[in-house]
Amino acid sequence: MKIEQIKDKLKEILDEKRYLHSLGTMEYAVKLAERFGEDVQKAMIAGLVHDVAKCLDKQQLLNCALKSGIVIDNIMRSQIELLHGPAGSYLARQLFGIEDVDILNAIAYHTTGRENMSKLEKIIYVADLIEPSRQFEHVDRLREKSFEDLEKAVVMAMDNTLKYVIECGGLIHPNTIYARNWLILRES
Ligand code: DGI
Ligand code: FE
Ligand code: FE
Ligand code: FE
Repeated sequence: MKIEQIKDKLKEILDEKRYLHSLGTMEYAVKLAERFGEDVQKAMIAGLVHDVAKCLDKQQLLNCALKSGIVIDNIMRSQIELLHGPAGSYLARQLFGIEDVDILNAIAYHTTGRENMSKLEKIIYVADLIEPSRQFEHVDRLREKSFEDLEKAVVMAMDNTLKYVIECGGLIHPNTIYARNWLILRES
């Protein structure tokens, strides 16, 4: 499916704010792909589609996530926010015919990250957090860091998310811990 067709469909599925967030994530995914030598077309599609499941209700989320082929553990079941990545990878195939495994994984793991993340997965993880409509403390610093050192930026973004989840009293998904440890060990 062509980008313009995907956009038209997404506009129907998502609310306006989420649609604009998706365009912003696409924009930054493209910039990061250019900066770090990733396939720009793939980054464009993954960025645009990453939150396709964001506006589903709880039952739909679980149904789609279970059909994604990704193991849905108890933490994901209990923190339903965590289901929209896996559910999104299922919908990306169903609605848009996306079969590229790297794109599907970038969508599936965009909320938690995971050990051995691909370059595209890192790009989508970061682009999601630095897109123009995002506002949190130090977002400017993270934006700058993203273009200097992609892996350090992923760690910074994870630290930020972990603090936020802890403040909310939420469960931490182990994939984020594995990803962060893996990235820090690689640095040294
Ligand atoms: O979908 P977006 O809002 O664009 O962003 P996202 O998919 O990165 O994250 C959505 C939410 O998921 C965000 O509020 C933080 C939360 N989150 C990320 N990692 C974890 C988490 N929530 C829990 N409970 N556990 C996590 O490990
Ligand atoms: Fe998301
Ligand atoms: Fe994210
Ligand atoms: Fe997002």
